[in-house]
Amino acid sequence: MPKPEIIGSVRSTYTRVVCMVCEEKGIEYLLTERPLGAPELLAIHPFGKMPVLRQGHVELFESKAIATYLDRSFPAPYVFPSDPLLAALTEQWVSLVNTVMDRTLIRTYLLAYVAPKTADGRPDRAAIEAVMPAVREQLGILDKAVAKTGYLVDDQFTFADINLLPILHRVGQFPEGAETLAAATHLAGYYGRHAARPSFKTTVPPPGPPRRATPN
Ligand SMILES: N[C@@H](CCC(=O)N[C@@H](CS)C(=O)NCC(=O)O)C(=O)O
Repeated sequence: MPKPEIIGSVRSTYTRVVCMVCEEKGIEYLLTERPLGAPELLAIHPFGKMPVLRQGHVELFESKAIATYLDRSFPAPYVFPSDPLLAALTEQWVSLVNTVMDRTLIRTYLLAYVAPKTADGRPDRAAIEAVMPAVREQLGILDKAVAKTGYLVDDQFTFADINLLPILHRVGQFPEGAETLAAATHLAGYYGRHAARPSFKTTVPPPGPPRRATPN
């Protein structure tokens, strides 16, 4: 079987998640770093988003679909539980994080710093102030969720955790996010513990957002 090729950028939280799955499972993979809008992304993802995967004749888009494929194609350790309830709980957290929290924490809070739409290119203070109540509320929800076991699902490290950790890393890079994360003591402990995992450490991105391909 050829090595899976992940096309995207490790600066992208969704790309990093897929790389972390490979690292957790000991899968040999190739990360092809490409900017947003790259033709290799558009060739596979209908909206040109990252990551995409290519392996022989297999082409896939959407991080969770790619992660599921990798998890089932390669041997243990498995990051998606097979138990029906634990599988559903994993799905539940991935869905909530990707449909609600990613929008708040990454698309709004992070981008107000790293890709602001301000005239002078400085962080968008108005957007940051406006999103902070939602940042606090959502980190509070996660704090409660990990309080009991130190994991999102039961007492296992699953794709639900992998999917969240790159987001927490980004949130902690800016002052209000770092402060809110530190105040959520269960979540801060959870993040500190799992950030020590080799899969997290070997995928730490260089500073800055994914680059955008320059139009011809
Ligand atoms: N639902 C997609 C989201 C992928 C996504 O939004 N990726 C971002 C980078 S983290 C992206 O490609 N953004 C570029 C754009 O939206 O144009 C997935 O899970 O793969």
